Amino acid sequence: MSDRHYIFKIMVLGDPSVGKTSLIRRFIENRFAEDYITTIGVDFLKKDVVVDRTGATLVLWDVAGQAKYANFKKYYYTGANFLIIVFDITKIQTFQNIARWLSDAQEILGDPIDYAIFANKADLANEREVTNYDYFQSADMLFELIETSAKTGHNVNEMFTRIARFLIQKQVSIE
Ligand code: G3D
Ligand code: MG
Repeated sequence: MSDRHYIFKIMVLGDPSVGKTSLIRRFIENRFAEDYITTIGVDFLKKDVVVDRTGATLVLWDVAGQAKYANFKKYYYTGANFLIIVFDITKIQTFQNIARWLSDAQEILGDPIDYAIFANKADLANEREVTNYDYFQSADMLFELIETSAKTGHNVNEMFTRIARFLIQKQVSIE
């Protein structure tokens, strides 16, 4: 076990109801709660992970509706290490808004930031509206767009772990 411990701030962004809170809950508590997710009033949740024998605390910011208040934006985004942009495969509009979430964040942060895109609600394949995301898979992306389901847990731990590994390796490489 390395004696280093890192803390990373990860913003979870995307349109309302795409499953941001559910994904965070799935990762942190390994459960899917249908009942109370919309009433959680917290801004962030933390989870300690160990990847490649190095420990890190992932601080997941669930910005809910607050992100739309311009005055708070800078506060929310400041110090972010990574963005997760979530859309819902059953709602094409949420997919079309990815670019706006990205440009918004870039504009506030000033510098480019690493990100991943989660195509959530993959369990609802028969209601799928988003059928083609070649653009996001062929573009020069660090993380390919990946399908997740907060409901079944599909790819959720895998993706958060991949992101943690990426952030740790990046940090180690600049020290
Ligand atoms: P948000 O935090 O992005 O606003 P939530 O989204 O996590 O509150 O989820 C919005 C709704 O989508 C919730 O249903 C939740 O149960 C559902 N949901 C989230 N992720 C998934 C998923 O992967 N699969 C399916 N089938 N549903 C999901 P309600 O009914 O409470 O609106
Ligand atoms: Mg939410």
